[in-house]
Amino acid sequence: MLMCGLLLHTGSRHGASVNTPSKKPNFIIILADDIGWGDLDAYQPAEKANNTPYLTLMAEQGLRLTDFHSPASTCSPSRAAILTGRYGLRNGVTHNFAVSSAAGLPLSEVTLPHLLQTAGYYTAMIGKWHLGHNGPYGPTNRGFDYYLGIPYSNDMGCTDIPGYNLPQCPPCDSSGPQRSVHGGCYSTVGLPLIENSSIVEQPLDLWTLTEQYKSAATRIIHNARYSTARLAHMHDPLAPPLLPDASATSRRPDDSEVYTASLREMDSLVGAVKSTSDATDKDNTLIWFTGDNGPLEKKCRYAGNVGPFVGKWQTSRGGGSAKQTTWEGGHRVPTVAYWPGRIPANTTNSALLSGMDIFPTLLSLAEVTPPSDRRYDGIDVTNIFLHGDKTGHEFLFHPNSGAAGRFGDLQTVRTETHKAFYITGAAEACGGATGMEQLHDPPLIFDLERDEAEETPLDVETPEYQAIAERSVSTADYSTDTSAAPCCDPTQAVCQLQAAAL
Ligand SMILES: [Ca+2]
Repeated sequence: MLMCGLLLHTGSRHGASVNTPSKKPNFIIILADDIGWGDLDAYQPAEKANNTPYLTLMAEQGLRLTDFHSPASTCSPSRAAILTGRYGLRNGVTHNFAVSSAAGLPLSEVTLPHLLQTAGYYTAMIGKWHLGHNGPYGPTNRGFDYYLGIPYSNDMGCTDIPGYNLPQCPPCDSSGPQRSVHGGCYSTVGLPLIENSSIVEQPLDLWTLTEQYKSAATRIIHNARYSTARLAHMHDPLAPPLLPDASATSRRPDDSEVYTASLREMDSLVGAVKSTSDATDKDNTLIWFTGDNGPLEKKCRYAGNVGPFVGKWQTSRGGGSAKQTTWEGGHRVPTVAYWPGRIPANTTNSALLSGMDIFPTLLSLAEVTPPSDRRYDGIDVTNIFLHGDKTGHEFLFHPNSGAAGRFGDLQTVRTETHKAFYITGAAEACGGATGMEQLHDPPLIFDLERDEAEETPLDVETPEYQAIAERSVSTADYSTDTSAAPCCDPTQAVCQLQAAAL
């Protein structure tokens, strides 16, 4: 299987009886890990793959968003931005946390579940956390009433029956070295399953994880009156369900079937969550399915499908153009919103949107006001969902998430259909090529409407390029322009030095 994920389910703790109508909506956010645009049949109908029938049904009964972007191109920064509504440069999470990380999402950040919890919601999360696993950084200390899942990615610990991976990792071995010699596999640190703040299984059984998630998710949705949820993912090592076979009761899938079998299992989990929700409080529940970043290309046959967003400019020079990068394959994610009676069925919207929009939208629908002492980067999309408004972000920045340049730097900017790159390269493709790191001054600008594969940048001399550059290219030098310098905490030594230098 592979269906990990993140399920957040929020319900009221001040509860009137089940029969009392509630004005507060339930929210179920389903976040698929490393999902590709092309993995959902609803986004690639011509392929007739039929791997995700439940998500197709949800799209037919709801809204399909075609220009929706994860806030970063890798796990921790994307999840931090979703939970805070802020870019990583503001919330402090610009790269993934490690098994050895002592801290996590800074405690000064206010999270979406915390605000909903304070407003009377019951909040739960099921799946991968990856925002810090020690002490105060765990999910039950960051706003969730209940948690079941893994503290970081599936491949950051060994399991007794390893799933499918490249390179293939060995089973746990307590006598071996801390890391095995090949490929960064963990051999002695068993992947834990955590319930609330306790380890309940270590190493966990990857092959039964989906069923454990499904059981917890359906139980919570049944029991909670107001629900908000988050869940679900595809991430190596993959552990697809065993296939029925006439000659054997437990045939493992062929290598070519592993990813699609895992995808179908994820879809079935989404279907179970949806049908449980439909049977519980259908007309009062928003289900929002999206992804935390695109596929990890170097996993080859175990990675997802980016659809038409192949980043040809980069791939033709050798190098990856999906997860970790700011090419479309890294951050444009399939996204479906479903709310019977509120969101018009079988609709599509091409507004430019981000995972950071989840934060202000859910708070708006719950009539909760976030703290006013900080800036937010998401927008409230209620009118887009309920009334078909087309107004998305005027500008959207894509941070570096492990490719060329510094982690977290906003190295690509999008406005309307145009997208400007200032640096490219240094992400691994299937086969090992990474592509040379290249700075671009003037930037590469692509028109995604004409060139969704990002193959041919606009000619710098054309009026079209000049008009876009004038609108979207900043000439501020943030290292010397004091008016453009970011705020600095005067109690920190580095800021005192900066003040002295000025
Ligand atoms: Ca991910």
